[in-house]
Amino acid sequence: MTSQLAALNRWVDDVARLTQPDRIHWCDGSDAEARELNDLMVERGDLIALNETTHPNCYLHRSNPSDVARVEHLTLVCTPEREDAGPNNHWMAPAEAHAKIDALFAGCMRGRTLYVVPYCMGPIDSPISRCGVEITDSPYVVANMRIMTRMGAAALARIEREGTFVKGLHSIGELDPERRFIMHFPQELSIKSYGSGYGGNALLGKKCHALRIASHQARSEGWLAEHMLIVGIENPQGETHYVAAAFPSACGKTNLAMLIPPEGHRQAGWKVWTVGDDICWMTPGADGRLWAINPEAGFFGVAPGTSAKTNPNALAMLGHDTIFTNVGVTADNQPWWEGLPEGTPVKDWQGRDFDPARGPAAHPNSRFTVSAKQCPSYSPHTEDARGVPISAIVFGGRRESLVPLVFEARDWTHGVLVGAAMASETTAAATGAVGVVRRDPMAMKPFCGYNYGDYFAHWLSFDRPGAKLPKIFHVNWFRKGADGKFLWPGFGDNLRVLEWMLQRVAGSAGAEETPIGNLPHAADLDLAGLALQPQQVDELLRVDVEGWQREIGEIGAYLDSYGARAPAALHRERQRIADALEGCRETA
Ligand code: SAT
Ligand code: MN
Repeated sequence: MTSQLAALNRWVDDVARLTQPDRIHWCDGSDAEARELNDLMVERGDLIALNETTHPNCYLHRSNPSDVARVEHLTLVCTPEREDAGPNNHWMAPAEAHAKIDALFAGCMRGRTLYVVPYCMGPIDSPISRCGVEITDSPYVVANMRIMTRMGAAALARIEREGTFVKGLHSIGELDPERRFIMHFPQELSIKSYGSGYGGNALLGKKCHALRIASHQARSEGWLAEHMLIVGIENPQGETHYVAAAFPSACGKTNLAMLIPPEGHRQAGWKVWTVGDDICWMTPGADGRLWAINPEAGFFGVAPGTSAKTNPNALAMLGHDTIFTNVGVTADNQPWWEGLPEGTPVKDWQGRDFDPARGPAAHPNSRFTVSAKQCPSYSPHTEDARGVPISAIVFGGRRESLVPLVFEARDWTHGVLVGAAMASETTAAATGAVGVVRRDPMAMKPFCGYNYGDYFAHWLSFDRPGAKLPKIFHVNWFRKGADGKFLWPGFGDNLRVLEWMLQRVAGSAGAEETPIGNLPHAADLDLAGLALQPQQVDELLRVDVEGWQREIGEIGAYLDSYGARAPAALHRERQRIADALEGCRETA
């Protein structure tokens, strides 16, 4: 036995001694194994089979109602020094954290099966990919990990070859919010999660490994682990350019990753190729460009709002072999959520008779888990070992006011500031108030595994001789007019904005230079076929100088909250914008 497998076996033995399972099952990822697990879960009531005719091989899982979203206040980064986790993370000293959570794990798997889940984040043969092993007592987690990662024998073989893997220990415990922690030990490449069965808390390959632990590794190894979708845009000449875009959870990453071009664009030959919808690992190639892989193999997407109108590709892939979590069901046992134009829910997400007075049928953070290969726009380059080259990076938030539809950063440093200054209204993806504006740099606030000040410096470090970095943009699809309605149609029409970006990358589109960045003139955007009034377009592309002066002041205070760790280059860049805004006001 190799030393790696010996180390893995020792760890499994140690965990079994602590947690006292009745049985241990090593997952091989086979179809037979998946069928057996499904049967077991159906028997136990963990899964409910959905309509076999309309939704073959689809299942519904109902979470404990107190366990339906990420819990940021119980999510800890346990570095030896508190400062290394930074003010952006909840922190506990490693020894104390281990003691606290191991006390919860003690004996917690009695009467249960311990599953050993080897997985690979990224194409199985890619040098950018990284492996991990999750130990869990939840067959629902195993079933989800099988869809979301390359799970099983091939991953185990790579671990045996390779040397390192991330250790993730998970138990649903008692699903008691008072006995719940999601802890990260970046120095030990390990994760311990107790008391939740929900996606981001329990599928440890996803946010815990591919973002929090990976961002930490990426910093020391010179790459980037980001909360970004990856989409390929093919123009009528047949050239495909790849865009990586960061938006906070539940702000439309899945929709953008799978968008259907507007009718006119479709006829002209535009196509969209989906590489990923949530996580992007980027590394500089020998050619100086950033090359990206999607470490995941599936989508864990928000169901409500997904329809043939908003995201036909997503709807098409959800017709078979999908796990639905916390959606409603119709009388004929089809999954149902708010935003679907057809069907009537009879049961809500908790399995109660649906009563609109008690709220929506589907939980606002209800989800589907589905293999990426089921997406009609699945990119044939998703499995490329070297990844895909990134031409543009897009940051975006959900902002009702102030922030224009799109602007381009002047250069990399400005772009990093734009990312660092991102803010967005909160959503149902995490517990807590919804709709409150908070700073969420690069959409990584809940996921950056180390001090944001150091993270900003790491981003800046990519600007070095020979680098051919992507252009950076900021978008806001969520601007509202005085009437409270969205100004921009969004969804497929967002391609019009991506088209301008790619023309900027090619040097073929115009822009107006403003203190906050370069904005398209109305004429630079292809708005043909849209029922937009000229005033709406003006409003979408307007720079409100006084509003931005306030914003840039707040950004200064925000950078100050990282003290000496906030890079001086970002302070200088911010000052430059503040001065330019002041100049604008004086000349106005
Ligand atoms: O629940 S997850 O963390 O997996 C999804 C998300 O919030 O982005
Ligand atoms: Mn996400």
